[in-house]
Amino acid sequence: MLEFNIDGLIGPTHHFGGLGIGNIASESNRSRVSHPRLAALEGLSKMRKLHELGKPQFFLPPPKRPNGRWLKAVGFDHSNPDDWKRCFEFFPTVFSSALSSSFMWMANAASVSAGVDCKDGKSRVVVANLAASLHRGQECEERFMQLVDLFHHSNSMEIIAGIPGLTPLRDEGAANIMRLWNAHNHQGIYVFVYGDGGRDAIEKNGASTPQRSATLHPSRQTLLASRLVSNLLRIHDTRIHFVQQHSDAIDAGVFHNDVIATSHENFLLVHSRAFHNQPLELERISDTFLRQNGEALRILEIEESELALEEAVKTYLFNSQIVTLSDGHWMMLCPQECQQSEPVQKMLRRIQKVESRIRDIAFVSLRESMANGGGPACLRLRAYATEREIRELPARYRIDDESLDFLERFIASEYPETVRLHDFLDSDLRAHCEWISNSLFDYRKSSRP
Ligand code: SUG
Repeated sequence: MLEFNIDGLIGPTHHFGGLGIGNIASESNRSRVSHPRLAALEGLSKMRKLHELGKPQFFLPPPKRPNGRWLKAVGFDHSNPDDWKRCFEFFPTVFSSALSSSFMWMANAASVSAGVDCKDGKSRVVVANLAASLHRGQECEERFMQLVDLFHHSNSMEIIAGIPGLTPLRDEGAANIMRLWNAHNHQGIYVFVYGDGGRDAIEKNGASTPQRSATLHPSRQTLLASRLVSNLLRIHDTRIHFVQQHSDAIDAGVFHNDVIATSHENFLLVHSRAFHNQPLELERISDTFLRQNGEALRILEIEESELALEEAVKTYLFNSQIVTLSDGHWMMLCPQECQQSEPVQKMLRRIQKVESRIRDIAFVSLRESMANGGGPACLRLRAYATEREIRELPARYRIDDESLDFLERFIASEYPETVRLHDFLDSDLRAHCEWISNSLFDYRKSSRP
């Protein structure tokens, strides 16, 4: 079984709306000039890197923005310029949401299981409802349709529409799940991380110290949602853990778990202030891993004294993407921001010393995505399948020399170079962005099966 990645192509309306809840980068860059062309090329260049490393890499094209259907549902006629003006003046967050390119962060698109860990041997994708944010809820229907199309020939993968988008069921997908697996027998365990435990947390954590329930920012994932998603994924109960985020972490800008912890195969890299009751939780996770997967879990916990939570959030070290190369060694793809931080550089040396499989470290420039709170790992959804199953996925979604060549040229010639939110009051710009989405959709449809 192989791991493969699906990234979201960044859209032409990428801008800084300041809409990310508890997301410090997004909040602090609100209204800054954005660079959609650079953003899309940066994202594509990460996909090129993975392709050149020999990793199977897929992409999903940008859903249509502006989203006229969504705008209509909230009371504005997308074909009427006066409605756009009124919306911008009185409901700027609605205006921004209808144009949002936040679908780029595929780690939030869905939760994924691997058949080997499941009750009926079938792999599943449960699309996330993203119900916590005004601008992100619209993604779930769009991504569902695209994922169904990507896997429509597959007998081994089932796509599930997800749980209802209600406040008690807020779900943000794989960014809050770590699958830890044994590279030899491929079996894995799943750590589901939630912020808001509701009543379920009181039951589960009854015996342990309660943590303060109020956080500065509303948390994005509920325990109930994680439990229902794990049930839909049909993972064996013995392979599941639910862990609560530390309230200090949420307050410091850890709006998803992948901002403060990451994992690859049997290696878990985690900041010491990631989870509530962390020592106990790590012990439980290690026990389960050993029992279920037949080998020891390797944990590297980074202390606050080595790397402050704030610095971890600023640099997104934990959002690095770790991949296994063809010779069995690993590469860690870190955001470029890590290169400029001395404590992070020191940590990277330590990480390589402890985990010698990480032979290579590469820095990728994702300036535009990072300024909205999304690093390398946020841009991809991990999935698992056999080599043959991956080969049989539709070629039109595959990153290869041909698609890279087309996409790079198309983006360079058609995407706007810079935009500010109010620029979208111009109907010509809106029409052009819509044309770009349609063209990318048609390219897929007409070019290859
Ligand atoms: O949901 N930012 C995204 C970033 C998501 C990062 N994903 C992971 N950590 N996996 C979010 O907060 C900002 C959009 C804006 O402000 O225009 C935004 O949605």
